[in-house]
Amino acid sequence: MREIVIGAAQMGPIQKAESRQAVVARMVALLDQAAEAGCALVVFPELTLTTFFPRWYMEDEAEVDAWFERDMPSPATRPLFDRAREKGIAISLGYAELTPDGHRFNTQILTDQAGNVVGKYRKVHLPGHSEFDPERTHQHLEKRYFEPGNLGFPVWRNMDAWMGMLICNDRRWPEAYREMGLQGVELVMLGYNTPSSNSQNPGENTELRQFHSDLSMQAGAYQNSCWVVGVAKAGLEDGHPLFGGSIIVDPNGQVVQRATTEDDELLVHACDMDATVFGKQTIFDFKRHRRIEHYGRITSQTGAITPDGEAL
Ligand code: CDT
Repeated sequence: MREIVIGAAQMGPIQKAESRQAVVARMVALLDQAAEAGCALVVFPELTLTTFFPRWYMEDEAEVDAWFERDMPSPATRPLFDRAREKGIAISLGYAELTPDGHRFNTQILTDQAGNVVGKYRKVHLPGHSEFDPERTHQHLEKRYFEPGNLGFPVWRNMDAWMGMLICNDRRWPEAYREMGLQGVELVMLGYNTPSSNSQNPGENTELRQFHSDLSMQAGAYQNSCWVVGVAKAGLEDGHPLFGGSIIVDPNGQVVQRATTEDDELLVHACDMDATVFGKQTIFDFKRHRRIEHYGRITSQTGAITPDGEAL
């Protein structure tokens, strides 16, 4: 048995005016709770340190840069890294990354239990749009503020398991899980900020949106026989609702823990990495069953094209 007690540290809303120091204090409180519960690894959401700023349209580059971190750990997050090291807890957290040569990414990192950064992932599937869209009920400007990730979908050996990360919208794309599944991934950690309503379809209710979120993560877990830990930033941020519903999903695709609030809330589960083995050796034994000669379109084409040549 390779058991890792994992904490999914859902965060409640973070208002625009809230400082990183105040947010980090909340994260440290969740980490302390996780230590009490025996967690060895704690996962925090996408863009954990601030409000979900891509809902705001900005033109001033300096104003944009103020939402980004130049280093990780940064001065503001140092107390979190110090506490994690002291407690022997590995952490994964999302933040907006500004590189020394001026590139901006939506990033998630992973540490080991000694506090060393062992992995970095940059979000590949950026949703939304790049210009102000008056037709929408709210803006989602990730395509304005971030470049698509340039690191692929790596998997790292950490705590005697193969671990990978996704970020929010990535969870809806089966290719993302499969890239990691093909590297033997046993645990996928992901954070999300998902608005409770669809800015282009007022008829879509929150229950349906939560269902799509769960469905994507449960399918990713089952089809790659891995654990998925999906952690929300939730609640009313400056008048904009984000749904919660953080979940831990087992390699059968079943939800074993679910958040019940839209606040700071810790889910805890003892995840046995050996529970991934059966699926990987049977129904999802990729080397025996995959038929790559029929999958060419997956990497040669982005949009759908009907057999009579119509691009959809
Ligand atoms: N943060 C993020 O990726 N959110 C998206 C919302 C998409 S709405 C344009 C998500 O897929 O949950």
